[in-house]
Amino acid sequence: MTNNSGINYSFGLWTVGWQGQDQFGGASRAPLPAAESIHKLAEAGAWGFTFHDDDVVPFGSDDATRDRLLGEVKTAAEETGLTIEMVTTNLFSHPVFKDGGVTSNDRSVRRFALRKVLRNVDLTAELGAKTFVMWGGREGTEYDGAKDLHAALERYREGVDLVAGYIKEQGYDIKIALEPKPNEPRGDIFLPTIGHALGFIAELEHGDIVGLNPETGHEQMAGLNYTHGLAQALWAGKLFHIDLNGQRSIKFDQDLVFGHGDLLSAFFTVDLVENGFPGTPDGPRYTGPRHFDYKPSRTETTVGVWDSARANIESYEMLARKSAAYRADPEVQEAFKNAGIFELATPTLAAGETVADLLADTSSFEDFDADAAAQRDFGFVRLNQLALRHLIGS
Ligand code: 3MF
Ligand code: MG
Ligand code: MG
Repeated sequence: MTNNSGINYSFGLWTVGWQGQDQFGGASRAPLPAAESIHKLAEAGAWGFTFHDDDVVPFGSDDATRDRLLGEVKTAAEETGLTIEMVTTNLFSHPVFKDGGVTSNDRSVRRFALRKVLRNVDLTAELGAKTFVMWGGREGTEYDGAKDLHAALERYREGVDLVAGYIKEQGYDIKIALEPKPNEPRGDIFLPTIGHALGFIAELEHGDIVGLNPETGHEQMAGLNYTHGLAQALWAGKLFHIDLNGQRSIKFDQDLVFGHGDLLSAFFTVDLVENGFPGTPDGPRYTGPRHFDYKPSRTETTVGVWDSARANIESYEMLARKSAAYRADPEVQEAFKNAGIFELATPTLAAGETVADLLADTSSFEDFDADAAAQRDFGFVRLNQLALRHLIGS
């Protein structure tokens, strides 16, 4: 068991279950029955698991097959004590969704997609999972002229609001988490980044129960900073779930083990998730599971599948310990102070101060010595080197 910290780790069944098929080659591993994955994940130190409807019940199965397969998953969850914390819908594998689910130009496909999602919401409630992720991998285009983009956003809004409204109507204790991704499988996917998704949520009627499930690699594929994205989602009260993995720069979605991509970025992700904002101790914190959405590389056999599952937890645990030591280090605290980290948490205007007061304050402008202020040394490089020292040792 790799998990000694009491942190709740979870994995998608599609992660360890991935057989290695890609654009250029077929499967390199045999299928893994869901129940076996659940038992092995428990042995690896997981606390919970998640799945797409189709990960467990193949598309188009009859009701008897569905009941039997879901029964096996429920039994494995009971046997292992693992929590089913999130359920999500596959609106991307079957060719019927080739132009999207809720934003397909074909209205009959959109109606079918919504039925598939609503059925899965009922299952989520039945299983007691509290998060329902919506990753719209096929919601997008290859060609800018392929859709009326206004109508596509309207249909996306209609779809998410319909699902959120249904959750409320049924009285389910479930929140929706939208998962942004810039591209792949579509040339351009709608809601490509955390920021786009936050803007979209603000336009929803039922946006109060809709938040985000940001994935490390998805932000980094677009050259964006994952930790900054998590911070903005937290700041907006919308960080409902996370997909942790590793990505090495702007390329296809690599889904590497967490920590096997940009390591320093992973350090600051864990630092934020585990230790919160350094200058805002009462600030918002992420309280959901540490969920891994990675792929055991195609080169691996079953041995590598479980080595890589454990590696995600081990990476996270190591980074959690390193980041705790970083925060506790008096030299780091001093460097924070010197860098103005705590100063930034102080409002720019004093309590009760008005714009008129600011305009009347000559020390803030007329008498302000900008050249002298420009000489301030924030010591950011030293601070970053302290992080590196904690991360890899001196
Ligand atoms: C694709 C993904 C997805 C989502 C999943 C919902 C297949 O890049 O990240 O995994 O995470 O559909 O959770
Ligand atoms: Mg992904
Ligand atoms: Mg994901």
